[in-house]
Amino acid sequence: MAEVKTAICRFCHAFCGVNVTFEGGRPVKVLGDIQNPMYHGYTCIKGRQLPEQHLHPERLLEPQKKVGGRHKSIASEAALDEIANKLSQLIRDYGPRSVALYTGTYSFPYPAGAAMARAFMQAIDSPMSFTSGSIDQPGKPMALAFHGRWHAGPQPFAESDVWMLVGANPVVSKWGGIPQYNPGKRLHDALQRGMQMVVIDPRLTECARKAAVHLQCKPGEDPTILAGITHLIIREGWYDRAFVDAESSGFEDLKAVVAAFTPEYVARRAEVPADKLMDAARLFATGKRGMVTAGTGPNMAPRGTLTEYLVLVINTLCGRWVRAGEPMPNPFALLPTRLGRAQAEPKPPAFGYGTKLRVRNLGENAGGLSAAALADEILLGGEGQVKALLSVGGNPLVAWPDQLKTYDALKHLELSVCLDIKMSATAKMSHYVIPPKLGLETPAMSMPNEGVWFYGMSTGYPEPYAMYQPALIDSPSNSDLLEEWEVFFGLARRMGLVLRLNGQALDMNHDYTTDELFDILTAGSRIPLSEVKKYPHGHIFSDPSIVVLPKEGGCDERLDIGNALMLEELRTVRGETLTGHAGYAGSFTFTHRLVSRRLNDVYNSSGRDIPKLMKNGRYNPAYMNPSDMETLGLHAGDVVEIASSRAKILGVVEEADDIRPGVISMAHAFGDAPTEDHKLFSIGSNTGRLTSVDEDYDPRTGMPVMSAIPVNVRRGDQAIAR
Ligand SMILES: Nc1nc2c(c(=O)[nH]1)N[C@H]1C(S)=C(S)[C@@H](COP(=O)(O)OP(=O)(O)OC[C@H]3O[C@@H](n4cnc5c(=O)[nH]c(N)nc54)[C@H](O)[C@@H]3O)O[C@H]1N2
Ligand SMILES: Nc1nc2c(c(=O)[nH]1)N[C@H]1C(S)=C(S)[C@@H](COP(=O)(O)OP(=O)(O)OC[C@H]3O[C@@H](n4cnc5c(=O)[nH]c(N)nc54)[C@H](O)[C@@H]3O)O[C@H]1N2
Ligand code: SF4
Ligand SMILES: [Mo]
Repeated sequence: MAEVKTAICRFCHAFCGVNVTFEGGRPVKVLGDIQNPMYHGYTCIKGRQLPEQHLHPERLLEPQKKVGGRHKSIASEAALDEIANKLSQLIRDYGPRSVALYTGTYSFPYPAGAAMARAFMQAIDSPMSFTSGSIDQPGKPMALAFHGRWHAGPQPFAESDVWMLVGANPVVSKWGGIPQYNPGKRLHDALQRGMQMVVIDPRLTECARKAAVHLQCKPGEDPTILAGITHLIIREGWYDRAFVDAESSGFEDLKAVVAAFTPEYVARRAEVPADKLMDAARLFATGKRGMVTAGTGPNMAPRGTLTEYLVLVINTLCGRWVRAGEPMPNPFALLPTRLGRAQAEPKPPAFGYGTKLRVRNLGENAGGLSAAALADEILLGGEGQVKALLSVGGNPLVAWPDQLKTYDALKHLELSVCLDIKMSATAKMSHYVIPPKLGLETPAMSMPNEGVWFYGMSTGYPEPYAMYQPALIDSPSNSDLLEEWEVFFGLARRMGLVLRLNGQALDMNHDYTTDELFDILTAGSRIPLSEVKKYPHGHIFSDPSIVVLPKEGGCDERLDIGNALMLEELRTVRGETLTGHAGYAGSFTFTHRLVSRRLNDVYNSSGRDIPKLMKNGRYNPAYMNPSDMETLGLHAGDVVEIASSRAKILGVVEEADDIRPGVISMAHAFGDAPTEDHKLFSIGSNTGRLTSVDEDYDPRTGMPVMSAIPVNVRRGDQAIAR
C-alpha cells in the first residue's frame, strides 16, 4: 500500500517541503508539496533522488575502523569507546587544543548534531572549532562588523522593484540573494511585477539571462566595479540623503576615495563598458526598493570582505533598510521573537580578539576561525598542535583549499573521525568513519533557515515560516547508525563530561530523543514547536501587529560607510597597476582566471554517485569560451592542463559561450586524493588544489583566493583513460 507523507528535503540547505511516497515502508518517490505555503510545490532533481540516496547500495550502514590500511566494520559502541579513550589521552598529553572540530555542509540540516558538537568542544575546553562557513563567505559577517547591521533587516525581495546580484546564481544554488525557497518562482513573479535586475558575473548565468543589465566582468574586479557604482551614485546625487545624514557616518571619506573609480577607470580595469556601468548604477539607485547581494564568486575572489563591505555601503547609500512602521520581515517562528528597530546595531569586534592561531597571524574573527588554516595547525609541530580532527558532514580533502597541504595534514593526524554517509574522499583517509541516519529517518525542523539571519544580511525565510517532520522510516535493518548528536553525546558520557545545550545542562544519564533535543533548542520560540507540529505542510505564522519599531531614544549608533580599514584597502586597490592581471601574487604571468560555480545536479561533493544525477557525466567540466578553445586548439572533451602558481590539475574541456573569454568556469569539491588523478573522467578534478592558503589570503579571515584564480591552460595528455 502506497502512503504519502510530507517531509523536509535535506539534500540541500533550501529545506523544500516535499511529499514522499512510501511503499512497504520504503521511500519510492518524491514530489514537491503543492500545499506548502513557502515552496509552492517546488523540488529539484536532487531532492527527487532522496529514495536513491537512502537506499544507495554504497551507503555506509556500519561504523568503519581503519586497520592495517583497510577499513573494517566495528560496532558503534566499540568505536565510541576507542575514540573516547584516544581523545582523553590526547587531551591529557597535549591539552584540549589538540582536538579540532570541523562542521561542514551537512551540519546545517541536523541542528541537534551541530549544537551537540559545539557543546562537546566547549566541555573539553578546546577553542579549535571550525566551520565550512569560514571558507565560504566569511567576508559577510566581517563586513557587517565593519559597517554595522541594521537591526530591522533588509528590504524584502517580494516588494522590490530593483535587485542587484554580484557573483551569485540563486536560481541554481538556492542561495546568495533571492530567498532560497523556490527562487525560480520568486524571480519569475518579481519580473512579472516589473522588477528589474542587475547581474555582475563573468558568466551569462541563469539569473543573468533575466537581468536588465548584465555586467559580464573580468573576474576578481568586484571591489573596483562596486566602488565605481558607489562613485556614480554619489556623483549623480542618486543616494538617499536624508537616510545617509541620519543613520550613517563617514560619507565624506567614502566620497573622496571612490572618486578615483571613474567609469573610464572601471571600464579599463574590469573590462565592462562605461555606459553599462552607468546603466547599472542608475537602474539600481533610482529604483525605490531592493538590495544588492553578493554570492560566493566575489567572496572567493580576492578581497571578499571589501566586496561585501561595498555591497552594504551601496544599500545604505540608497537607504534600503526597513523603516519604522513597516512590517517586520521575519519576526521568527522557532526562534525567540525578533522585534526589529529602525536603527543600527552596536558593532561587534571584527578581529583581533579571542583565540589566536599559530599561523599567518590569524585568529578569531567575525567570520570564525579559518578552516583554511587547519591543515597548517595539524602540520606545524610544537605546543598547540592539532592531533585529532572530528569532521561532521564535511569533506575536507576535496573542499578545503590547498588540497596538497590538506592531503599531507590528514595523513599526519593521530586521530581522524569522519561522520559521513559514504566512503567520501576524506572518509577513506580517516581512522574512524561513523555513518549517521539520513533525513527521512530522523526528525527535522526548519529552524536552521531562520538562523541564516545572523550570518549575513539575509532574513533567512522572508516570512515567519516553520515546519517540523517526524522520523518517517526506520533505518535499514541490520544497520548500526548513530545520529550526529548521539556521537558527541556518547563520547561526552564516556569522558565524564556534562554538555550544555541552549544554556541548559543536559542530564548525562538520560537517554534523550532527537525530539527532546529539539524542544531544548526551540525553548522560548515565538511559536511553540508543539504548535508547528500541527501543520504537516508547514505554515507561515504571520502576525501583522509585529512592525518595525522606531529608533530608541538616545541611540547614536550609525552605519559606518567610511570605515578606515576598508577605505585603506580600497585605496590599495586603486594603487594597483593595470597592466596584465593586477592585484595578486604572480598574476602577471597567467593568461586565464578560473572561477567557481555550482552545478545543478550535484551539491558540493554530494550526489555524484546517484545515477540520475550523473547524466551529465561524473566529472566537473572545465567550461571555456569557444574562442579560447580555438586559440588553444582545443575540442570539447579534450584533456587540458590547468596550472596555477600552486599546482597543476587536469580538466576535461567543454564549450560554453556563456563564459567570458579568458575565463575557465569549474565546480569545486570534485576529484579525490592525488593518487586517484588518473580517474579524471569518473571523478573529476579538484580546483582546490590550484589554491594556496599562504600566498594570497585575507589577512583577517584567512580566506584564500578560491575564485578568479590566475591560471595558464594548455592541451593536456590525451592518453588518460576515459
Ligand atoms: N545545485 C547546487 N546548489 C548549491 C551548491 C552546489 O554545489 N550545487 N552549493 C551550495 C553552497 S555550499 C553554496 S555556498 C551556495 C553558493 O551559492 P552562489 O553564491 O549563488 O554560488 P554560484 O551558483 O556558484 O554563483 C557564483 C557565481 O559567481 C560567479 N563568479 C565567480 N567568480 C566571480 C568573480 O570574481 N566576480 C563575480 N562578480 N562573479 C564571479 C560565477 O560565475 C557564478 O555564477 O550554493 C549552494 N547551492
Ligand atoms: N575551490 C573551491 N573550494 C570550495 C568552494 C568553491 O567554490 N571553490 N566552496 C566552498 C564552500 S561554499 C563550501 S560550503 C565548502 C563545502 O565544504 P564541505 O562541507 O567540507 O564539503 P561537502 O562536499 O559539502 O561535504 C559534505 C559531506 O557530507 C556528507 N553527507 C551527505 N549527507 C550527509 C548526512 O546526512 N550526514 C552527514 N553527517 N554527512 C552527510 C557527504 O557525503 C560529503 O562527504 O567547500 C568550499 N570549497
Ligand atoms: S532545492 Fe532540491 S535538494 Fe534543495 S531542498 Fe529543495 S528539493 Fe531538496
Ligand atoms: Mo558553501
